[in-house]
Amino acid sequence: MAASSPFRIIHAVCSHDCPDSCAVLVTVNDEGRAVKVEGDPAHPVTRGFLCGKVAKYLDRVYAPDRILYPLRRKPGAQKGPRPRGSEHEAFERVSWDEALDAVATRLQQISDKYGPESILPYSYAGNMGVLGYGSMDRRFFHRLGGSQLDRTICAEAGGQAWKLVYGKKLGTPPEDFRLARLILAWAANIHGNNIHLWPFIEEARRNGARLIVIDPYRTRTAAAADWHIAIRPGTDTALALGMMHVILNEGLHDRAYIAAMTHGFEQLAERARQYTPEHVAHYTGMTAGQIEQLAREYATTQPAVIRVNYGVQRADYGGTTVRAIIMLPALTGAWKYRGGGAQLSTSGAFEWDEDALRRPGLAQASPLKRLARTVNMSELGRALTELGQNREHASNGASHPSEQRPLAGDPGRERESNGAHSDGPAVHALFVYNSNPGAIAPNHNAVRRGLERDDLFTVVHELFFTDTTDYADFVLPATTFLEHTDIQGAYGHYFVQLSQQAIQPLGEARSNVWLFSRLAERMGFTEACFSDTPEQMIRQALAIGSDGRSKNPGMEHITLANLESEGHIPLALHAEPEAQPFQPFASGSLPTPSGKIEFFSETLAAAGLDGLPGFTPPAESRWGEAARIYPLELLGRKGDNYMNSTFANLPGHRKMESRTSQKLEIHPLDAQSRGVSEGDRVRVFNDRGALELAAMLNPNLPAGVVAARLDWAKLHPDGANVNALTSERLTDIGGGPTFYSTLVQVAKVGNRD
Ligand SMILES: Nc1nc2c(c(=O)[nH]1)N[C@H]1C(S)=C(S)[C@@H](COP(=O)(O)OP(=O)(O)OC[C@H]3O[C@@H](n4cnc5c(=O)[nH]c(N)nc54)[C@H](O)[C@@H]3O)O[C@H]1N2
Ligand SMILES: Nc1nc2c(c(=O)[nH]1)N[C@H]1C(S)=C(S)[C@@H](COP(=O)(O)OP(=O)(O)OC[C@H]3O[C@@H](n4cnc5c(=O)[nH]c(N)nc54)[C@H](O)[C@@H]3O)O[C@H]1N2
Ligand code: SF4
Ligand SMILES: [Mo]
Repeated sequence: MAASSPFRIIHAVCSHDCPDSCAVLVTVNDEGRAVKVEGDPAHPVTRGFLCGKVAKYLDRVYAPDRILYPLRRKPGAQKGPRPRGSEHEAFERVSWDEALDAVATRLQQISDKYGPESILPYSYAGNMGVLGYGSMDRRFFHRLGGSQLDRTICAEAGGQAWKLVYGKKLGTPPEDFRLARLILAWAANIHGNNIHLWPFIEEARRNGARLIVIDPYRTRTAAAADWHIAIRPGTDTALALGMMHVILNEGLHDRAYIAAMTHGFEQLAERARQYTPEHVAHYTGMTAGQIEQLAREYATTQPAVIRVNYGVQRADYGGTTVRAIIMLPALTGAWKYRGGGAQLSTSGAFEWDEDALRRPGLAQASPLKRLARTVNMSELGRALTELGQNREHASNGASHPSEQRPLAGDPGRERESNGAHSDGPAVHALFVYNSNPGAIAPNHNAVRRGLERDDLFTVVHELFFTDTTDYADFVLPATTFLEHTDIQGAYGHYFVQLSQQAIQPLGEARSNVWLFSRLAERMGFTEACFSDTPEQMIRQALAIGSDGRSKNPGMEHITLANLESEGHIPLALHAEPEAQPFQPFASGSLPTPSGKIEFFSETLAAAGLDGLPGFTPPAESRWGEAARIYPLELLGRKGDNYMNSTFANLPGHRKMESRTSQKLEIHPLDAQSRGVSEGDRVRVFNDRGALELAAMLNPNLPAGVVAARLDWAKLHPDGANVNALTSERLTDIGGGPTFYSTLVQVAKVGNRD
């Protein structure tokens, strides 16, 4: 653009919770207003385009209903859902000074009275920036002695499963998918959730590759596939073991690779022998012939790559399922071929200096003089309604299979948790940011009962009046990624990026870093790190040395100056950068206990769990007890045009999502047996809650499976969303939520249940 142009173009990064972490070019006019957002054509994965959600991002930034000033609940105003547009009536505007003073005073009182662990932060990846996700906030809560939050809501079951098998979350680079000859999208809605992988898949297909999608739901990805396998939910472990059975039976495994790179082959082979195609067919709904065909095609085509995403691990035995699936490329040696292997996440490659960022040592200066207890965010309902009532009850509420406790003490780099059970005082203060638990947390009715408590002090840092702000005592205005500076990695590619501030914050909106820095000052925390600027914190995250270079592994070539000039820089994933393509797990030793890929896990065995993958049907599935009363398996799915609950308030996004919004997708046979026709109002219910939706007949679903989309509860006429039906039961590994192991019954409204 010419120097005289009134427009500036700024390099920012989309900070939403998406594997693609797109490079975004923001055009700003001479009045400081952003007038355009577009994908950076220079970024090798963004490749010049944005998804439909963020292409309309200015609708969000400049939305008329954005919260622009700090707000305090009016005396006497009840906590609870307010109709859209009338939320303001419950609040009064206050200055930041008043808000910060009042919040600090109240937190201090609560800490003095009940102990600091009665204060619970609640945040997730509404902001994926390195600073925005977890930096000043963590310093603040460590110093305060607030409970630690085990951030399990999304990826912990699969993430820990991956680490158990491979030691580190690395995977096939997205750019190399173009070289694959066979692509398995296994519980991966690439079109909806990971669109920047799609062009590489299209390129591979132009060169003759086949795409096979394994997903009970016919997503756009599945509809575009060469073969869509509409597997029954929660049965993938059986399928993976059945494939192993065929591969081993027919001698299609790679003996040399197995000998060099893996641990526990004999035990796994023994286990797989039990999983005959006929046995597996019974559970998955596939035919034995299809299982054989899939196994043969997978083992005899190279390079073969599996894009396994997180959908499959949001089930009772989701950790085991991920382990079983990701063992397949180790059995066939697919990692040896460039473009082969598997990808769950690439996040393990980004080794930020998290101690410098988050300062866990500050906990020694808290009243506790130690790290605080950990509360699992996937059990928020229980944390708010049961903790502190009765020690037994609090940690024992679930029956099955969370009894087989998530592995204790695998902190990894992405967790600060010590894996301990929650115990100790009741929660008296909840501090929410980067998350909308009133919509996204499982067992919505329990969460709501907790949030309604009069004796709970709730602060929410947000951009909009959400399902959570309706329960807040204070609502504080937050910024979008256009309005603050950050750096970012990704979980679907290998580039470090700088996100520059493009515009001034709107109104009195302030970033997460600013908020916790100011609040620390009000609390009287005098440690110098509380006044660090974002730029200083970026240097700390990068561990910039005296020579101006990062000291983090893989980032040694990165300086702030080259990040500023280039926007994105690839990690150096090899000792000799650019000498060779990055092929994780092709050779060498791994950071697992055995130094190898672990088919058998001594770690799991030592924890009293099965060291090998084995199939158990989910408690809430057609084989479970409860199926006699609630026979339908519910997929409470993400919207293609929302980001979890984000964007659902914007009219343009709602319109794009309207085809499936507030619908219950149901197989025609299941509809017929209930006297339900297209468009009928139906009641979807179980012991935990109920929801009214409009029936939408979908012959592509497996019979016995229904589907509905995640939305804001307050945008439903009955004030609930799909999470009114989901449970707080946890996954076998990692303590994650089990959204996709949910049984319901459906009845036509007007008919008796
Ligand atoms: N448009 C859009 N993009 C998003 C998000 C969003 O909400 N909307 N969310 C973001 C987030 S937070 C994440 S974690 C990622 C997640 O990305 P994904 O992991 O792809 O997320 P899901 O849509 O939960 O699950 C993927 C697929 O798994 C299928 N599935 C469910 N149960 C089973 C099962 O038992 N077996 C098999 N084989 N498949 C199953 C679902 O039908 C779904 O189509 O996407 C991110 N991107
Ligand atoms: N039924 C069902 N439930 C699910 C899922 C599902 O598939 N089905 N998916 C689950 C998964 S995978 C995930 S990851 C979770 C996601 O759950 P959340 O992490 O809660 O994600 P969002 O719904 O996107 O809400 C993020 C909120 O953060 C706010 N925000 C954005 N940027 C900032 C910022 O810089 N500062 C502050 N203070 N706030 C900000 C946004 O406005 C938004 O309201 O939901 C889970 N819940
Ligand atoms: S949500 Fe994902 S695909 Fe869309 S712009 Fe952001 S990173 Fe890119
Ligand atoms: Mo997620």
